Amino acid sequence: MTMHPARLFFGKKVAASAAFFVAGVTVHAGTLEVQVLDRDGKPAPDSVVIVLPSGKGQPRTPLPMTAVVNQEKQQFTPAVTVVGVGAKVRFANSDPWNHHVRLSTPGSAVGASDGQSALLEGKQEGKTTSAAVFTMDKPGAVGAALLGCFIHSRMGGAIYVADSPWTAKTNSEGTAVLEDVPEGAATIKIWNAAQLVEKAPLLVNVQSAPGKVIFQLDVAPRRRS
Ligand SMILES: [Cu+2]
Repeated sequence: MTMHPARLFFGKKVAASAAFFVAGVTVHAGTLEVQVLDRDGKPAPDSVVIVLPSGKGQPRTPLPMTAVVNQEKQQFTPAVTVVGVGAKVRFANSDPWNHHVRLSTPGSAVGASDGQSALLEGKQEGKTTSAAVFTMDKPGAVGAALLGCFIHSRMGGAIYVADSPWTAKTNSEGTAVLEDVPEGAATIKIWNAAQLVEKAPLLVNVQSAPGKVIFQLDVAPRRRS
């Protein structure tokens, strides 16, 4: 059986045409639902969907410019956070033992000089939680800053610093919904920490009726327990 890397189908649902106003100009836009599946056809949560429309506009809901990532039970929670360029991300250690926050760009050596890191001391009764704030001032080569801890090599996560305001993380069903996408041609890219070889982007035609796109990865990312 031939495996298709991606299938698209539009117009399965019927909905009223979406039109909204930006600075007095009517902009027609649609809602795009993107589901990311792993190699085996199972939903791939914590994937990042990036939509680059050719038309102009802005989604009603902008990207977050602040976020909090907690270190708890030797995990970064949430595992993946999507923010805008310049966002301030606060890391806090809720475990009773020490952790590091290490930021590195995919492909760079661990502890490379361009990376940032901080030691967050374990939580002690009667003391304030150890925390550090990092400014995500530029999108990485592929938009992601990988998170790690020098002490616990299994701790991993990512901050995705998005260029496009139409960027969202997939939920437990592997689905992300992008709203107010300008009608017309658009490019869809997917980022997943386990997908080391970047997949070819999909080209779609956004219409006012909601569209659904399925994107399949080449890998089956390890699930968090
Ligand atoms: Cu740690």
